[in-house]
Amino acid sequence: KWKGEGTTQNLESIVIGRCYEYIRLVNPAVGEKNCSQIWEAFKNAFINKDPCNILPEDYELFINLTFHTIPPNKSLFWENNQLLVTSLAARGRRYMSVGDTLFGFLADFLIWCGQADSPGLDYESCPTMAECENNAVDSFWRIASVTYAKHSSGVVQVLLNGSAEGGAYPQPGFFADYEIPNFQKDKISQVVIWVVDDIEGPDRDSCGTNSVKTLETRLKTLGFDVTCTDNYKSVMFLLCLDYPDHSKCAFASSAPAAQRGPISSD
Ligand code: ENP
Repeated sequence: KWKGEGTTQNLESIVIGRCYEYIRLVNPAVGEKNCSQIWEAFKNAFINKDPCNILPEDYELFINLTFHTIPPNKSLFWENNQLLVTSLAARGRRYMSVGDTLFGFLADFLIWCGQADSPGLDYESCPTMAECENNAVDSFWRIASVTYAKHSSGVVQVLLNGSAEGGAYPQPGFFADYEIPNFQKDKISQVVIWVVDDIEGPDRDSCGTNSVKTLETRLKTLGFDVTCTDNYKSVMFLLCLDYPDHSKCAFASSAPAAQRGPISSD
């Protein structure tokens, strides 16, 4: 009856399995957590309720049970490039995006919803954002975003897609509406923005233009130290894995031949 895809099959097993994987293998530094209690808290946020009337607060117990600190300088905010972020962050080894925190990790890539007057999950369909804002998935990411932004500190990174149709810095968007407003001025020393175009995509947005300019101005007005880099090299290397022969991926040195080192010994 809803327009969105239904609940991911085997949701309970996935969430509980991911929970153990996270606390035992991915990030044991978070310490002991009760994975079955975490699943119960997650489920109780939306089960047996109108799927269009789930609020971020309904996940409060879940957030409290899964909460852990976010290492300084590791936060990575993003819009419109989830797969790139997943490989750049490397499950928290390089950066810790919200999907690399325990609370985000448990839900990443999943869909879920319940139904009023029934204790079951709806595997047939779930409401989309267009059908209702207060659906189980969007309300979840709202509280996850707020929690993540509030606890981010040091130098924070923002990876934006310069080829995105709606602009690199979408408004409305989770970053604009739930993350920036929760940045703690006294904890964040710098905001580093990276605007990276898709290898074969158009160059719609760059540092200092269009929506990125709006973002830079907003952050500076809020008193943050802001830097912005177009096509940041480390991220380009990752993208270029899939396009080794593309002209954008020819990382030739511009140094004179002699500076690149001798070819033969003499
Ligand atoms: P999209 O629309 O590109 O990608 C949505 C996909 O990313 C879904 O599979 C979703 O999992 C997963 N995801 C991981 N973290 C988030 C998230 N944090 N979030 C919404 N979905 C997330 O993402 P958006 O809507 O632009 O959101 C990007 C935001 O994530 C940025 O604000 C960034 O700073 C933040 P699922 O369970 O829905 O299938 C917040 C909202 O980290």
